[in-house]
Amino acid sequence: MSLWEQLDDRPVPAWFDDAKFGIFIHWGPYSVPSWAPRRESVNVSGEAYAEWYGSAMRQEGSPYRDFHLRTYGARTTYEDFAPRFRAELFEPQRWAELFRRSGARYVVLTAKHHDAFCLWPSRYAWNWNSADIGAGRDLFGELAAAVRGQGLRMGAYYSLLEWFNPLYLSDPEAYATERMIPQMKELIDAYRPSVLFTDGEWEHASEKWHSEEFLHWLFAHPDVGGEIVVNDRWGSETRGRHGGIFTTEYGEVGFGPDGQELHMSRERKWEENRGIGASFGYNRHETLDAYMTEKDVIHLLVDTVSRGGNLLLNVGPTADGLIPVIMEERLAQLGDWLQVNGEAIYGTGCWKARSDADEDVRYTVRGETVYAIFLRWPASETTLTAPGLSGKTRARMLGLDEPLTCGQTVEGLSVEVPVLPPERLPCRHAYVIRFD
Ligand code: FUL
Repeated sequence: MSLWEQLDDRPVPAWFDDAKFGIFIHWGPYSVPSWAPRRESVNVSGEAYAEWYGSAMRQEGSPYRDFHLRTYGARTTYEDFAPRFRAELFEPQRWAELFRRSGARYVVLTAKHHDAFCLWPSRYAWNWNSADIGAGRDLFGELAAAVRGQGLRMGAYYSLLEWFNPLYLSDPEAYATERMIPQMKELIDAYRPSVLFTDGEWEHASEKWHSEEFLHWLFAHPDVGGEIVVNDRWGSETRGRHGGIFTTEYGEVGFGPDGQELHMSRERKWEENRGIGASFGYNRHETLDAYMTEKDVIHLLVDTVSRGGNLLLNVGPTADGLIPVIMEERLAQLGDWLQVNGEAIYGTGCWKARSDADEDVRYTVRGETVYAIFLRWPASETTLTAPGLSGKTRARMLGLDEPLTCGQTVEGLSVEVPVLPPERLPCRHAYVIRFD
């Protein structure tokens, strides 16, 4: 067995599959200009990423560069944004309370993005971290403590590549062994994250990164080895896809070695990650059109979980440390929905039937219980045709007290759903019938 095969065989820690929903946070000096070209559609990846500002502003002809020259002038460098990344209104406790309220079970913060700026006082990033410059605070550590205080798990995003590091650019292998791996070890030992979401190995061959050795160290770590979840962005020869869970980004799927779409794979756990708008880092240039609605986020969570995935939904805080109100509202709305319907989400499995004939139903399962999640209020006489539902005799809608009448007909399982005025509906946008 090759080293990669051994690593790929490690089972995903069970807590992760049960959790289903996490919050991703992209926050750094790029949150100061907080700008990317505007994208009207919510379903695009790349190009509209505000966290790419530091690299894109250097590219001749890029819209980021035009914006930068026009707004800050040629003498302002990306490094000049770091002292202005002050987080003066950052209250980790409030963020953590919001995340708990949203129903998320884990949080992943950019400990370091491609610009190499660290949100913790890394000894490998002197004067290029949030404790030495700007905020003067250990932002990662403060949030980790608050998030754990709310009973959620804390994870770290860590960029392997560094856009501007001369050592990385001239000798990537020396960079990996002398700086990157020691720095990742420093991060793990100091904060014991439950998730390590890495990114960027695509730029060089695997052996240059020494990633197999690092992952062996990590999985054997006495404090985190048992529960840490890593993603699949390791192993450049397959453009990632080695390591742990598969990640899709803005719904863009990767393909496994067998050509199977990864997000459809039942073999391996996967996680969709995307912003509520079209960017991960805060983009103040975005308008309402770029943001998912309440219905969009609820349906995205339901659809993802019904297909065996987790949703890592991103928020981009502002440089002063606030979560934009529209993002806060979406998280609160998801939380309200999960308050009523969480049992159809957390700790469930993916059922054999993906959607019912009318396409507006998704399924999850727990033991003998099947949850049919309707993406709109079901008709008063609803017949479900998914195989395997027959024989289920008790039906109840989550959030309603009265059981529903249901029975087997030649067409399938028929359920009587009451007609209710809007104020008596149990929740909004998706409704769960539980069959026992
Ligand atoms: C990508 C990065 O390049 C984006 O900036 C973002 O961090 C996303 C989650 O991963 O590949």
